[in-house]
Amino acid sequence: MSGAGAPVAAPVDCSDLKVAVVAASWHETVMDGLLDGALRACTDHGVVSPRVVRVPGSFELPVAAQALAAAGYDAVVALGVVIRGGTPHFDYVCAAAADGLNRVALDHTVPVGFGLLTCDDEQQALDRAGLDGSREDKGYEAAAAALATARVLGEVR
Ligand code: DLZ
Repeated sequence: MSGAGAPVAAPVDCSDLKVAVVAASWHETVMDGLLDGALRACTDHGVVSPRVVRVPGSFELPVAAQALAAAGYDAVVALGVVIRGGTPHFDYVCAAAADGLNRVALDHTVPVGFGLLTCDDEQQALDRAGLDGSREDKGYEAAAAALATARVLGEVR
C-alpha cells in the first residue's frame, strides 16, 4: 500500500489526546480494513485506548460524531463506505454524511477525519480499504489527518 497521493508525514505524539472513531456497519469487509487502518494510525501516534463507536450506516456518522465532539474528544475519525446503486440514494447519503461531518468539525472546532469512501463499485472500495492487495489505506490516512490537525489546533489555542 502506497497511499498514492497522500502526503506522508512522520506521526506526531498524540498520547495526551482523547480520540474516538465512529464507524458505519455497511460493507463489512471494507469497514474491517478501514477500522484496522484507523486504529493502526492511533497506535503509531501514541493514542491510548481510542474509543470505537459503531453506527448502522454512513448517514448516522454525523450525529454520532457530534455527540463525541460535544463530549470533549480532541479528534474524531469517521469511517464509512457508500457504494453507488441504481437510485439517487447514494448522492443523498454521501452529501448528508460529508456536510454533516464538516459541520461537526466547524461547530465544535474538533478535527473530524473524513474516512468515508464514496465508490462506484465494491472494487473501488476494496482498493482503498487498507486490506492485503489494497492500493490505499484510507482509514489510516483519515485518522492520521485528524490527529495531525488536533496537534496543530492544540498549539493554536
Ligand atoms: C440504506 C443504505 C444503502 C442503500 N446503502 C448504504 C451504503 O452503501 N453505505 C452505508 O454506510 N449505508 C447505506 N445505507 C444506510 C444508510 O446510511 C442509513 O443507515 C439508513 O438510510 C437509515 O438511516
